[in-house]
Amino acid sequence: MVRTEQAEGRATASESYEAADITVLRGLEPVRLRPGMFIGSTSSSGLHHLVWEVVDNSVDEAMQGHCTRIDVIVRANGSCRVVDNGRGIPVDPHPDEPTKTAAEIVLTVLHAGGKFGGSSYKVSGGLHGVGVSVVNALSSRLELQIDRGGNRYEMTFVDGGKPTGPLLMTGPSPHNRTGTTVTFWPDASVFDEVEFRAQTILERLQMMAFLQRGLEIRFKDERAGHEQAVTYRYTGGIEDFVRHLNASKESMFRKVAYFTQVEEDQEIEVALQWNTTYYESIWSFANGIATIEGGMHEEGFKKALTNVVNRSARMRGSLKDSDPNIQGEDIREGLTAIISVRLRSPQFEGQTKAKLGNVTIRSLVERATNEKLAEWLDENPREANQILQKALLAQRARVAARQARDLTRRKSALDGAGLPGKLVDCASRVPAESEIFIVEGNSAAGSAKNARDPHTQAILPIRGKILNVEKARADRMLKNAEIQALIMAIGAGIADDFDITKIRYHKVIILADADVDGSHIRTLLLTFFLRQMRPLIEAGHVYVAQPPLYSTLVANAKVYLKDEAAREQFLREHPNHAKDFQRLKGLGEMDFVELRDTTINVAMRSLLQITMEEASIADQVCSVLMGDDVEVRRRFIQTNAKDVRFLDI
Ligand code: 0RA
Repeated sequence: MVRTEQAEGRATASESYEAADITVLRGLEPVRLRPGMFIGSTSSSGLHHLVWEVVDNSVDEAMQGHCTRIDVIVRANGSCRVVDNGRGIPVDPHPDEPTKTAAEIVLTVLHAGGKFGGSSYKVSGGLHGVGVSVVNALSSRLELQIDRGGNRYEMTFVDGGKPTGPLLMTGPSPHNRTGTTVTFWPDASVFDEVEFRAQTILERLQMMAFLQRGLEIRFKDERAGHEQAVTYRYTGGIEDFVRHLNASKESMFRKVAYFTQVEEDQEIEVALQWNTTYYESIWSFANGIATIEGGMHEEGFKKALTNVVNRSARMRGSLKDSDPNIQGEDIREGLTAIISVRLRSPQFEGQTKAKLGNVTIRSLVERATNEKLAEWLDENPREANQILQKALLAQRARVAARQARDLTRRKSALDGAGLPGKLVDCASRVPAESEIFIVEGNSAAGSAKNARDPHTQAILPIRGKILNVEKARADRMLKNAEIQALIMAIGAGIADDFDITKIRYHKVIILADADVDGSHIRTLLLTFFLRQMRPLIEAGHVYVAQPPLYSTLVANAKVYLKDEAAREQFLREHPNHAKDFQRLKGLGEMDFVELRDTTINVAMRSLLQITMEEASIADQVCSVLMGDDVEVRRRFIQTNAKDVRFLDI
């Protein structure tokens, strides 16, 4: 029979030893009665909690340095097996319950925390810190196998944790191994479904492998039609995690900043790196559990990061005394960071119990970051400078974006329709049939005006050269009169204020030369749309006009050929044609009839619709071509010189 007792009720001075060592013991009935209280739910998520619970116990052994490998096997017979090479659950009689072995107690009694067997047991916590006995309670069958002290022990439970017999020594341990093997069959009368999802398990195992540096976690699916085997092992731990997260992006530099600090029974580990995107991605964990709502560890980190980067900026002179501090959000633009903490009694708060509440961890993370990240920046001045420049750019872009937003708002409030003077608008007020051509250069704009259909086609001339020589980045772009005209003409605002329902044209068409200047302008405009009017691209409203590259005469009539491929095709179709082709230098050289018939007239032109992917490439090209890193720029030009989409030197 299982004793039920309250630890605090027995904590007199003479009994304090027992009080400290004894756990609140309860039978498994409450788990059968209210499974949701212990594993969240009886849905697929609850089912997988059983796996997490068993694996967590093995990971705890690894955390304490006793286990180097864990196998998770989803078997064809509906069970899940977790094998570790830890110390093995103790098999001696339990001091509080001399008729039972410690192993049986671990499997049949609810453990509400505290110590066990004299040594500290379980540092993990939270929702799945409930103990392997919960798994037993919710399984129709559970087989336990322990290798310890040279012997193998076995015990089986059925129907929610009922032993079929005592723990038996069944022979010697093969190769004198130690470890624990738990095989369980989730109870179909408890769970809505008992089918394990390999992908769900894999994702979590990979995360655990990242968080426990060096631990080998193997997964095997033995179910017919699902067979697969995957091994995770990361000698770089959370540094590898950061690299993994940044792998699909463009990291700003190769190095990953990493630091760790241990203080009493608290341990923190942080790894970070920046990429060229514009969003932050901070992942935090407490005892290996994802704290998706953040908490004290994240707070401490963010505060110190802002502090460290600002201090560094002032020390290096990137910020002058009179300059305001760079804001945290600007520093975190493009940041990928992992914060992993381990502590004795984690307090999980928040809506989904996924927010770390322990106040002491905040100051620990803050102190460690202040000290050790500052050291890292000192030791890596090149990277420090890149981080600073990116943060300053983000700051300028944010300030400029606000100014531009205010300006465009004010302007449209002042002059009625709010349309820029340079815009030659179309007559139609129906966006679905209206188009706007953004045309580089005055002479081309002049031809375009004459070539257009005034009912549905608007022309906005821009002076590209200005953009070009300014090496415009987002912030400068927004101060640019041409860009302001563009924002007003499209009429839907920018950035967070962009409202796609207000766009005045459903086709926004960039019309620029096929030469290097035109290519820069196209790239800049696409970058601008990507950063400031992203939904416009996503909805497929952005196009690039394709003026022909070549012309030739066929029976005294001019034929235009879009590109090199079109020219080759033409030659195949007209084998006897003299090979004299005129290479069209620029839009300015075409008269309006030529421009109309090749590029503007809806019936004859060919437009290139811009996808998000193309815009993102343009964005990267922009960063490289317009960026300050001469070496990167040189390498890029060498690599892409053959690609006429990018360059035509
Ligand atoms: C209680 C005490 C000790 C280890 C464990 C339990 C233990 C539990 C599980 C569950 C899965 N794998 C496990 N490995 C170990 C401490 C043992 C000692 O002091 O030697």
